[in-house]
Amino acid sequence: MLKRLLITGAAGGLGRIAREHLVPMAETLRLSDVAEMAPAGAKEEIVQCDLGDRDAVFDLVSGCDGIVHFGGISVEKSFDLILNANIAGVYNLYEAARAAGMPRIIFASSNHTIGFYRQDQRLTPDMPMRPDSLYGVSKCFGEAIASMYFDKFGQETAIVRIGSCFPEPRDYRMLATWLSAADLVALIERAFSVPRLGCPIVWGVSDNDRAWWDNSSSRYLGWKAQDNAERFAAAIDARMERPPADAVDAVYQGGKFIDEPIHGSDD
Ligand code: NAI
Ligand code: 15L
Repeated sequence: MLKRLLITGAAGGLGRIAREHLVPMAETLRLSDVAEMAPAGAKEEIVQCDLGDRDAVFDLVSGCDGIVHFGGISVEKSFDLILNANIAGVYNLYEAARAAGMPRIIFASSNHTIGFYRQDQRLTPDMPMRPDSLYGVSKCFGEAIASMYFDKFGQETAIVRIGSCFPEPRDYRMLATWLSAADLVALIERAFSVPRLGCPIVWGVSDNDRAWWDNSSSRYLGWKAQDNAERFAAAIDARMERPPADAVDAVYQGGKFIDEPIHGSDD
């Protein structure tokens, strides 16, 4: 059991899942976000701060022996917003972790690091990145920071390239990319329990019939996804038209992020 587990992005979709389900993993959960969060309950601490504020991040990480890093911009936005939260923010977090005795980190990376691969390609984690957006590029940066801090200092990170983690798949593409909350929580638990983690890239995806990603290199974690998006396929068929075969969300793994423009500075 951890003494104090830090969850960044605690006001967001995945942060709220972690807040609810990771309670048994630690004596105390330290919950952080730039946005407001629900007041602290038993065994909880609330710290509101911007990941771009280096001093605040050092204070935030101090005293923590595990970190689940969900905080940051989670879709395509302007470079300035991404720079602060996902680039400066990740650097600040790793420097703060180094100063705090290198607590194990779960880093929420994304399938948008590889979004320009086609859906008929099967990927392993060692294949070159092909980001589809500035957001995807920022996650490539985060993965590179994790890798460098491991090689240079021994800082362990599970780099989780999350597909689409929502209560249900929202479209045809997500029948391949969906990750259930239960599978995500089980993966986090394994990443903190395995005696030696290293710095693996793990595909954050459920055991979907239509999945594109090969997770065999991370079997040593002892994590086996249990859910399968296929049970939602009939509902998706009933709810929407299948996209045309040449639509970006039928061709590319990153789906609609492929067509995202470069956003202006206040967007
Ligand atoms: P979200 O957007 O709901 O939550 C992210 C949280 O980070 C928000 O509460 C936001 O206020 C906070 N944040 C943004 N900028 C910040 C800053 N400068 N300082 C401190 N906090 C800041 O996103 P979600 O869906 O919960 O995703 C969590 C993480 O997982 C993100 O890093 C996202 O990129 C990644 N991810 C999520 C996927 C999904 O399907 N939900 C798929 C792939 C990656
Ligand atoms: C992500 O990286 C995003 O954070 C999430 O909002 C979804 O867009 C997801 O990827 C996806 O590709 O479905």
